[in-house]
Parts: sequence; structure tokens; C-alpha cells
Amino acid sequence: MFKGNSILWRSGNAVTFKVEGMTCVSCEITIRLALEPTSRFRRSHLSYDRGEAVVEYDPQKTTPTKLRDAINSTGYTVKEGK
Ligand SMILES: [Cu+2]
Repeated sequence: MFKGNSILWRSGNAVTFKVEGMTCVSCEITIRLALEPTSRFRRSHLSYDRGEAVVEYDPQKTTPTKLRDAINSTGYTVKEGK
């Protein structure tokens, strides 16, 4: 079951995750590439300076849990709620 408290913001089929460990643009690219094959997202917006990943996804094809797992598989960490 997905822990909703790791989602900062949710609107329609987009979720925002707080991601720890990103320090530069290539970190953003690493995460973007990890999301692509698993999640079939429509768009993603990575922001290393804000530590955020905004992912638009197709709910027929993926879930926020899978998106989170894909990010965690890169070695960066989706921050769970406090
Ligand atoms: Cu980096």
C-alpha cells in the first residue's frame, strides 16, 4: 500500500515527491531515465535544487508506488513523511 504521506502534492494524475540526494542536473537525468521505462509517465519535472520530482503519469499503466520505487532504485531516496 502506498504511503500517501510521501507525496507532497497531488493534482489529477500528477504527484510530487520529495527526493533526497540530488545535487546537480545529472542527478535529475538519472532519475528521469529510471522513471521512463517503468512508469510510462507523461512528463516529469525534476528539480535538484528544490529536491522535488513532479511526475505526471497514466493511472492505467502505473501507480505512485511504482514511481516511488523507480526513484528509490536509482540510489536517491524519496523522503517519507515525518
Ligand atoms: Cu548530480
